[in-house]
Amino acid sequence: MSKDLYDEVAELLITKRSAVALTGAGASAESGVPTFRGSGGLWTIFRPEDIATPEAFFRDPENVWRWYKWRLEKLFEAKPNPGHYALAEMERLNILRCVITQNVDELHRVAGSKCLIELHGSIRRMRCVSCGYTERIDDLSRLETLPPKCPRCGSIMRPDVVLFGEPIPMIEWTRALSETYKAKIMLVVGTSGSVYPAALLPHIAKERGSIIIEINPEETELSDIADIIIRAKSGEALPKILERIKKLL
Ligand code: BV8
Ligand code: ZN
Repeated sequence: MSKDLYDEVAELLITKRSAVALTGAGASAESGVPTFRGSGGLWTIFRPEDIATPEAFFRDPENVWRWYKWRLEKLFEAKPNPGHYALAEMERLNILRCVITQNVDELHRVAGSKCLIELHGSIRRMRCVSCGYTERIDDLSRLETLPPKCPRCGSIMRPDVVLFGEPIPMIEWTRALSETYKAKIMLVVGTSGSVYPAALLPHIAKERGSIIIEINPEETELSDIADIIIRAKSGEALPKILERIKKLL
């Protein structure tokens, strides 16, 4: 039987046993979490410069919180999809070292990924703008009044995410670079490659001679550096790759 792309990727992943995944909003699309760009994306309704920036937040925290509350309402119904679970299983099989995600929905964590670098934080957490008190948002009762107040010092709370114009926290960025340096393969899953510095990671991997495998139904800003392109949904492609890996192990 002739080998297809999925066999080729499965063989590479087993031979190298040193892959890292960089995921974006597309990895959560099949969980019902809207992407940012592309058809039906969030930014078609909102412009990031208007909403996800510190200036927008401090100008009108209630308005920005209304957007995050709307996203959290959708997120509370969301479950990891087969793509999230396939990545967690590849880690358990020692095929994948780590997941570096731009997503703030924690679905990789729920799916069981242990080595997980959340570059842009999590909308399931909020922190005080003054004293740094941090709290998990496990239900929406704390968001009855917006913006929520810090129980410790009374200041306002903000989503614990990296807004546009804010730096990626040093610890996460250093960990992401270290995993990128160590990897021999980078799976680039469900990202348009349009947000920096996250979009630099595949370029760094490429320069170090890693194999870049893009899994995305559409062309992206990273397609031209990809060595292998699987034009498919991650929720379909990743379980297929996992199935081929298990046949070869
Ligand atoms: C920084 C958290 C500097 C918040 C996010 C002007 C002013 C200020 C900064 C800039 C500027 N111009 C450029 C910049 C830099 C800026 C940037 O990159 N802007 C872009 C828009 C050009 N970056 C920053 O601001 C970063 N910080 O530069 O700080 C600095 C440095 C030192 C000291 C001080 C300051 C911070 C960037 C982080 C922003 N925060 N999220 C929140 O979520 O509310 S980014 C946001 O975009 C999400 O995290 C999202 O993940 C991320 C990236 O988007 P993608 O994940 O790629 O998602 P997208 O929708 O674009 O694409 C989805 C893809 O999935 C598509 O390709 C689609 O085809 C595919 N897909 C769809 N369905 C599926 C699928 N794939 C597979 N399967 C499917 N089923
Ligand atoms: Zn406080």
